[in-house]
Amino acid sequence: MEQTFVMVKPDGVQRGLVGEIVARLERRGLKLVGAKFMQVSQELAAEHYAELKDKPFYPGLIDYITSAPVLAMAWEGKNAVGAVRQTLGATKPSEAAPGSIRHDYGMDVGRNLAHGSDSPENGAREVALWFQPEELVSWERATDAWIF
Ligand code: RTP
Ligand code: MG
Repeated sequence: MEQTFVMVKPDGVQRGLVGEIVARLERRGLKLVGAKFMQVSQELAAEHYAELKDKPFYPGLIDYITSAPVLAMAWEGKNAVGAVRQTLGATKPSEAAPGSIRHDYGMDVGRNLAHGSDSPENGAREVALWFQPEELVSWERATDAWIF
């Protein structure tokens, strides 16, 4: 089953939106297979955002992600990557669809509440970057047959 890496970013934690973001993913039908609340190091932030290191917003992005704790999570499901990105909404809250997390709680691209991997390949890469294998839990959900 496809896995994706999701992070409630520092603004989501500071604003008390952890439960709301987790609840939306859970209700959508995605399955939580890993989670840890943590302060992100400069090294981990740089590795996670390596593809963006030449962007003008990169220094601010690293400052933001390392500024306060985050909730790092691995979620699993059919087309989990696409499903999470749809539930999060477009990168810029001003362009995110009504009903999406970034639309409903966000105003600014630099404070867009949560991260979701952008491809199945990056989902696998990011889950492996943020979690040790033993931190991931493989479990059966009684409702799977009613979702897929
Ligand atoms: P994410 O990785 O956080 O899920 O977001 P994304 O794929 O939709 O967007 P991406 O291009 O990967 O950008 C990563 C994060 O960088 C910040 N950003 N700021 N100031 C800007 O123009 C700008 N553009 C991107 C956002 O926090 C974005 O989520
Ligand atoms: Mg991205």
